[in-house]
Amino acid sequence: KNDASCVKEIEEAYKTLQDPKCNSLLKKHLTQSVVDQLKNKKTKLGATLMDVIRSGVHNLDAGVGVYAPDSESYKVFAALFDPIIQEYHGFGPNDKQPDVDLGEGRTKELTPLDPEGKYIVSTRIRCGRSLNGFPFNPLLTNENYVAMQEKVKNVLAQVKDAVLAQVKDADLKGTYYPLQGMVKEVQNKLIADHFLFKEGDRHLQHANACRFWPVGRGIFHNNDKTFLIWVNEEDHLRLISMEQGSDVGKCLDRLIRGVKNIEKNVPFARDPHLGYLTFCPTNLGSTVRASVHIKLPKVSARKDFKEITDKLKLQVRGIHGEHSDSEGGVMDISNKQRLGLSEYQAVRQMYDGIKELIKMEKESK
Ligand code: ADP
Ligand code: CIR
Repeated sequence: KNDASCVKEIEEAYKTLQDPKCNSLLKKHLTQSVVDQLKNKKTKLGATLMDVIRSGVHNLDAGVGVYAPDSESYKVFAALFDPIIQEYHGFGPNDKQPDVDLGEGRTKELTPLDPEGKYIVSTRIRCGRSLNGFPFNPLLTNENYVAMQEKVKNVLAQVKDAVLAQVKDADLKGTYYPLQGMVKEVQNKLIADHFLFKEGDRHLQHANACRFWPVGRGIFHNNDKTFLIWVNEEDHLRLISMEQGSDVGKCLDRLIRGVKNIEKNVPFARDPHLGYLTFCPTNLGSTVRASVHIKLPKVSARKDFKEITDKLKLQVRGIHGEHSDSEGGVMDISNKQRLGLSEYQAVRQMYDGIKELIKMEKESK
């Protein structure tokens, strides 16, 4: 596309966003003056404002609506990203992501939230990582996907030898399963059981994040499926620790050991201001989403439930993740903020908030 037709597309997109059905952060912060300021800009790899906003223009029901095609986009299109980041995370343009603190040595403080198992079904903590030297999804080529998967497979093979040598990390040993060639029933079961990313997410599709699918995509997991790594879905890597029950400390301890074993072998993209870099601005910084699958029949029926969770900085999702519905009263509740706080503080945001919700549930008549 030439520059003139791209500017025209951006101006049309601005009009589309004025639909009263649309309430995204994109709509709120893409003012006419921001359009004028950014419509002619491009990153070195050629990403335009249209590439940033395309997903939110095609999905008027999006909550956020923007993605960064490459890390430079956060700078070039800062006039749009900064206010969105400020509103989502409460993180200003002059704030700085704190140094990494995964909470090593302090996981025992996070004792099980629901020892009797009355409310919490399962616990999951994930973080995202980007490989240095590769842009994000929309700018990756078929060859990039193949090369990245090879790189990750090699790293995981190295990690395998290392964890086997360390008795304490032997539980992390696992196998990489590429999505390409995976039997459909196996894939669907992994998705239904909450282990694997879903397919055909329209927010990602319209962000041009699903090109060449399933090339270069896949999942690593240990025998128990308590330590998992997603490759080339929304982020280059998603490292995940999950288990039945509510032992947040144990779940975090496993994630920390997993992250540290991988990190030794591969450099990840980190910015002094924004912390770990991710495709979606909601995941920047700590990149940590710590969640529980939980039933709170009384509290969740309250009219002010959304206000309660907002105040506790918690985000509520459905039973099959983002943009899904709750089933049988089970919700996914996690920390909302990821940027401007450490990894440990992000887990604590979930931990302290859930503790409070359970207390309220117990006290409700
Ligand atoms: P992400 O957490 O990586 O941003 P999603 O919201 O799409 O992405 O969730 C991914 C998967 O993880 C979904 O299948 C979701 O149900 C599952 N999941 C999230 N939290 C938990 C949990 N506490 N226990 C079990 N599964 C979970
Ligand atoms: C949306 O805007 O709804 C999607 N692009 C996903 C945004 C990330 N989700 C979130 O609220 N943490």
